[in-house]
Amino acid sequence: MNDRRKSLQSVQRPAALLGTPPTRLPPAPLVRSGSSLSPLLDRVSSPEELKTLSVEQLPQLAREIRDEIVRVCSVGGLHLASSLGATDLIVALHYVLNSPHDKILFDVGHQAYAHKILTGRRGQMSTIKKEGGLSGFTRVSESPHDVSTVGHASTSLASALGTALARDALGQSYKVAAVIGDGALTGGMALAALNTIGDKQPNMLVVLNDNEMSISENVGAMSRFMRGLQVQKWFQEGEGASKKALSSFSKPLADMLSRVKSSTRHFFDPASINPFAAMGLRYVGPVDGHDVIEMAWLMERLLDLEGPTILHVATRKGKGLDFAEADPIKWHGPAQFDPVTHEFAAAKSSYSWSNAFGDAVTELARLDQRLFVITPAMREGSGLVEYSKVHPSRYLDVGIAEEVAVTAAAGMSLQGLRPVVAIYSTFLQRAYDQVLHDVAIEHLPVIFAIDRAGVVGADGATHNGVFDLSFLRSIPGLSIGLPRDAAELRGMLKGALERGGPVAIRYPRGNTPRAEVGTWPELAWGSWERLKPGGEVVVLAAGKALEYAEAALRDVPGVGLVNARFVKPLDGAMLREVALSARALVTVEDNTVVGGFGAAILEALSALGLSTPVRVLGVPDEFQEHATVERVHALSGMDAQAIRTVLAELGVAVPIEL
Ligand code: HTL
Ligand code: MG
Repeated sequence: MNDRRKSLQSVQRPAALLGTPPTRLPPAPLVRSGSSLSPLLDRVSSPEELKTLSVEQLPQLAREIRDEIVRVCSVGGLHLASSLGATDLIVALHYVLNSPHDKILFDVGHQAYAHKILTGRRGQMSTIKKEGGLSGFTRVSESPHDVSTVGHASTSLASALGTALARDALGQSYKVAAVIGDGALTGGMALAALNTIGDKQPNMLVVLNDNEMSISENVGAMSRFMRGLQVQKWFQEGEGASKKALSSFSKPLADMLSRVKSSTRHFFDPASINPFAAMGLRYVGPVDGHDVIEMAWLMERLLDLEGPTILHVATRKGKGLDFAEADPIKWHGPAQFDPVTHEFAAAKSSYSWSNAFGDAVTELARLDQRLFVITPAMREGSGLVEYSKVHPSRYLDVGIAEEVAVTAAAGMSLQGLRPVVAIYSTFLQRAYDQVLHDVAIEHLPVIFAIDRAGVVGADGATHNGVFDLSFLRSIPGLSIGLPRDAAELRGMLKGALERGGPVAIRYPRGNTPRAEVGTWPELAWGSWERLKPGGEVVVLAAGKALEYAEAALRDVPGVGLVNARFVKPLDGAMLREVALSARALVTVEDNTVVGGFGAAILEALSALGLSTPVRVLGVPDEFQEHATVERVHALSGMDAQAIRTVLAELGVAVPIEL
């Protein structure tokens, strides 16, 4: 037995064993600059070094890690509150497991900053989400301690199941733990994985990190069930009930559990009504997810048990930072703030595409009582806070369940509603079959308002929305519009509502000029707009790419420019006209060039029997890593500079440098 194990075995479990209520840890010290703030963390840069600390030192270490996370996140755009809340459980897991031999899998990976810090990446934390720097999530290619590459929710249980089954199939003997949030547990994939885990009974520990929050307040029946568990007290079940429950377990297990019963309020056997237990997982909890000593003690024992166990830990999102605990929505991914005073840097006034959508749909719902908006857990990001307050009876948050959002919309549309599914491009990937099978086959009038379409920048490869044009274009009867600004977005939304049939409207991350309230520009469905007439060469640009094309052509006479605001249906008449008059076409899009807008133009020209040369600019056929949006577009060869370079190659007299 090594020293660390000895210390954990012998540790006197403090409050719980003595029967007194657990004492709350003193609040984390406020971050000060200068003096050495991290005496313990300075000694620990790997899971092995962590084990040189005594178990009593773990709370202090966790506080130092949290301070470090606050400092790192003060630059803005990082997942602060989730990472603060998960720090204690991560310290406990790394203390009792031997990563990378043992495997820890994180769901989403946005809460894993403490894991990065404890696995040799502390010195690189300032590069997180920056070009060439650390990913904001766990990445297999980043560290041997990152067992899965994530960013999308609800994958950890299936991944951990696969890991555990591989271990068993290959006759190996490591331990497997998954860390999943209560939000991520609302995803169908997580629930389906529980089904198989309960059936196959692999040895694994699921740590359910329950802070009662997704990005906004968590929703759903599972969440309500977990609230129930949190408020019940062990003693409310009565001594008799707990003795009876314990008698159904083997002696050592029952002994262990009777020792932990004062801190874990429940221990359900598989026959009880607890849904985890009913699925065949051993359920333990809820325990205080900020009592790192208690958790380490428990985890060490639960990891030794046969079969799957779920340890339900109650945490506070934003733990240790008063502001974040009080407003975890605001501090989920805060903008730049002062690490000492926690004041935000003066915010630039801006109007985002999400705001434009939210304003338009709030107004439109007043005009049309059939309108109903569905979000899969992205109320804030999709600009729907105001809408949800103004039209609560025509608003639904289904949790992180994109498939449910789309198929529920199909169901609503069949009964006379006009649902709008507000969804990020990257998360719509989850619901491809639902769009195709449940909505499109019957040509149902469902509107998809697709936010963050195109390159998203800092969130990187997992979150880029550069595939939707390609995967939606292949669905028969589905229209796809790319508004150039908020006014066109309004026109498309109104047009879609009047027209019926499935419509996707995609718009990027970032800002757009505010459109006037009450204006609904009429757009002939499928029509393009000529912005610069004529030209030997004509640039066809859609959506965000139009900004680059306009900048590139500002001082270039003789090159035509078209706002190709519908990618499906295309404006066949205008395409024919420009293809016949120009000697070459250039297409620009914020989407992969594989199967996107440019590909649609090539297909259409082929159908028209025209052979006008086309240069297709867009995101290349590779995953784009994190960097600023502008930088990824530049590297992709689709920004204003790249357009000018291509025009020069086509023989247009253009000063290449912008
Ligand atoms: N849909 C899918 C499939 N994946 C992701 N990642 C999202 C939406 C967006 N999202 C996050 S983090 C998050 C959502 C909805 C909340 C997760 O809640 P959970 O964790 O309770 O699991 P917590 O933050 O610690 O409370 C990101 O994109 C980062
Ligand atoms: Mg949560």
